[in-house]
Amino acid sequence: MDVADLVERARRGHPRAVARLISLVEDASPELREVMAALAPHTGRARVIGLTGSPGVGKSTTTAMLVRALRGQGRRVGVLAVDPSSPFTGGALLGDRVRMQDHATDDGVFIRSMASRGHLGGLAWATPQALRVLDAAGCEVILVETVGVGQAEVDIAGLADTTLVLVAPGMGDSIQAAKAGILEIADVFVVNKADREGAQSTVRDLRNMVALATRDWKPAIVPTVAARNEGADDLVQALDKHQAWLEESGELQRRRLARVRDEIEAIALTSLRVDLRDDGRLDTLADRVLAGSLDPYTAADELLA
Ligand SMILES: Nc1nc2c(ncn2[C@@H]2O[C@H](COP(=O)(O)OP(=O)(O)OP(=O)(O)O)[C@@H](O)[C@H]2O)c(=O)[nH]1
Ligand SMILES: [Mg+2]
Repeated sequence: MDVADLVERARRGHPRAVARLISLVEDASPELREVMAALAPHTGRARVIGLTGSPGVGKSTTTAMLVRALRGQGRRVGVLAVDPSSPFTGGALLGDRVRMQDHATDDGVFIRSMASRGHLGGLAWATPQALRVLDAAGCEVILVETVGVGQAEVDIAGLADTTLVLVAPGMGDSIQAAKAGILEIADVFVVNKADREGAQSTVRDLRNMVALATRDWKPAIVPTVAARNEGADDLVQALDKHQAWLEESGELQRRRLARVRDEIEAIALTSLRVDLRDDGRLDTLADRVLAGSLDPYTAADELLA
């Protein structure tokens, strides 16, 4: 494989080259080291927007709505659907493909789903690298959809410049949000399915919660009916407002620095884990700990040394 050529084609926005590079990321290919070195000077421009929320709340529909709006502004867009729970590209994400068919022939949009194929380090390691590929390929905005279960929301907050938390009326989402600490990570609340009964009271509940929050940034609350493309302009405006605040306050730089730290740490830990696992001394040390002639802390020290 000619890595330099592949990277050059990806940079010029060739969809197949971009797809090939993301596959290398998913497969944790040994070629990645060279790929990332070649991409590095061309990264740092993309705006990363994360979307999270309960299953079925409308993340994919909202993503499609945002793609439409951003394409309308002539911006190049990347979409990454990340499913940390599934070892394979699952059914939910295939559904997304159908919904994204509008954009299938638009070469200003890259759409890709990614699942952890069970490799060491999982998606904590792979997602930032996939973002680098899309960034270098000239995507001005990258939308990352994650299934909102447990820890996943927190992960997306670490990856994104702006985190959208979607809730829907009647799902008890606003109460859930308060419990799960989502208030801390949401930069914008999207009350999707606003065509349903109870939308007003969901907005009100969120307003009350946001009023009590002690963060510098008060999350915006935007009602949408993504299925009918309603609320797109308001949502884009809320995103731009947050982006402006990120830049003025210095928070953008802080978030991105934290993100890169996490990325380096994930790569270092993954490679350390591979080394330790492959180290023949691990078996010998395990034997000694099992026999009671060594304690596990000393064994770990010896292994690390
Ligand atoms: N009534 C109504 N239905 C909507 C709206 N937005 C999305 N839906 C429907 O809600 C269902 C789920 O939407 P998705 O966009 O797939 O939701 P998701 O959050 O991506 O779902 P997962 O990826 O499976 O977690 C679909 O049947 C959509 O058509 C809306 O604004 N109003
Ligand atoms: Mg979805």
